[in-house]
Amino acid sequence: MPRRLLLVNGPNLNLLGTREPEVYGTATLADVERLAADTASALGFEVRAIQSNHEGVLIDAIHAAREDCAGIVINPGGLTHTSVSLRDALTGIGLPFAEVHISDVYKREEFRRHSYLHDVAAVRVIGRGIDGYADAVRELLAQLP
Ligand code: CA2
Repeated sequence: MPRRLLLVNGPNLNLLGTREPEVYGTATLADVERLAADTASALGFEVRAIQSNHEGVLIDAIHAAREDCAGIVINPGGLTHTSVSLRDALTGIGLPFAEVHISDVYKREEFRRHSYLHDVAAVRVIGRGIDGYADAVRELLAQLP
């Protein structure tokens, strides 16, 4: 089994730390990627990180992970609530994955309550800020054989 995780951040998460600090905090995407890499490294894994605002780019990266990753940590951004295709990509490759949301989607608008990934994610971490990425890495790695 490859000792590598794919970290995926979806649309608009490149804006982390620049706007809406009351919802998403002040950490940047670079901070998130460093936190995930440091957490995985302490457990003997490395992280390949991708962020894209384009659904197809995310799907291609998920497909590629099948070749050299043991699992995926993903914050799909708004695609959480809309994308059957992202769900199909994740279930199609068969790797275990953790779904992360920085904010508590259950305490926001009604439309954020539905996730197309909720029943297929091995781990769900919601509303723990960016520390949720570290928790997701640890909880996902704990489930690997
Ligand atoms: O809480 C989360 O992590 C979300 O996945 C973030 C998505 C949102 O659509 C989901 O409902 C919950 C949005 C990401 C946008 O990130 C921004 C960060 C800073 C400034 C503006 C947007």
